[in-house]
Amino acid sequence: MHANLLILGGTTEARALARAVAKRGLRATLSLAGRVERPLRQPLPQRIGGFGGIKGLREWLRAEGITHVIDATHPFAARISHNAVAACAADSVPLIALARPQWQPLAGDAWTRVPDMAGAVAALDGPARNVMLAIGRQNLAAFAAQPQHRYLLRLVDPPEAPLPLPRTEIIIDRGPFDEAADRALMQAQEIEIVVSKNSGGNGAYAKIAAARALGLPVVMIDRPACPPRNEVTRVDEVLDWLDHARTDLGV
Ligand code: 3Y8
Ligand code: NAP
Repeated sequence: MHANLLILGGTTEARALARAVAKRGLRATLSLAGRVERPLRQPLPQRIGGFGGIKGLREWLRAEGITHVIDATHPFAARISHNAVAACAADSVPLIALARPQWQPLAGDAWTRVPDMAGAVAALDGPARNVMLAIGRQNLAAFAAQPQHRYLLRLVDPPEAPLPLPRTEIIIDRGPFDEAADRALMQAQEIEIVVSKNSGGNGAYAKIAAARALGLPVVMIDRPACPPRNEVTRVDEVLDWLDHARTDLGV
């Protein structure tokens, strides 16, 4: 039986894996949720949109004859990762997760680590400040509990509906971002504090390095919990797993 892979993507690492898989001529599909209007082209055939929960994902895996699933989604994409573990376990489809390591504070970092979005909101108690809220769009509503601040928001697409925050400055941009550019942006906007997910990888790290250079505090949101699964941090580890798993398939 020939390998037929599903890569759950949406990250820089997923794109790098897709390039490596395409180069090896492996049959594979890269899947995106369809969160943004114009997702970047991927180096593999792609599908866009939800599967319809665990049930829908199981049906899709069966209908497509998927032999291996690689979950290379973002560490904060907790639901799809949960669904992938459940769907693959139910039908014994080999699964591996490509999850980049958490960022660790370096000398000069002034992080306040919080466990979740609610913790980040609570960390913003106090008088009005210029806050760089660079967590995307999906979790903005929670910060309406701290309307006193002026928020600098960085969104991939222009917001369709009015935002739940009274005082905002909106930047429409997509990563990966650059430290010097983020530093200039934070200085121009007189940012006093940065709120960030602990996303790992390089694409979102620019603002963290820029905050350190500017001596600014960072509210760092820890990742949501994930069910136990086979997990690696590098693309070449996934390729080794695939080579090994394929010999099991006798391909
Ligand atoms: C749709 C697909 C690639 C992938 C590139 C990475 C890096 C650049 C940095 C800041 C932080 C943030 C956000 C971010 C980065 C990479 C990666 C990454 C953070 C695209 C993309 C999709 C998305 C979805 C989008 C979320 C949002 C999060 C913006 C493509 C560009 C904040 C995460 O408007 C929305 O609904 C946006 C939603 C999920 C988080 C949120 O909750 O709002 N990513 N981002 C994917 C899909 O449809 O399945 O067009 O490339 C991908 C990338 N964004 O191929 O090179 O690998 O993480 N993405 C965070 O880390 O906090 C920006 O502004 O400093
Ligand atoms: P999520 O909360 O874990 O998933 C919510 C639902 O969206 C899932 O149950 C699934 O719908 C659908 N979905 C999510 N990722 C999918 C994928 N790759 N392919 C097909 N369906 C998917 O996910 P999220 O946090 O909204 O992230 C969505 C996408 O953006 C993912 O591809 C992720 O890698 C990317 N991304 C997210 C972040 C972030 O900060 N969250 C950052 C960068 C990139 P069904 O239940 O209907 O199958």
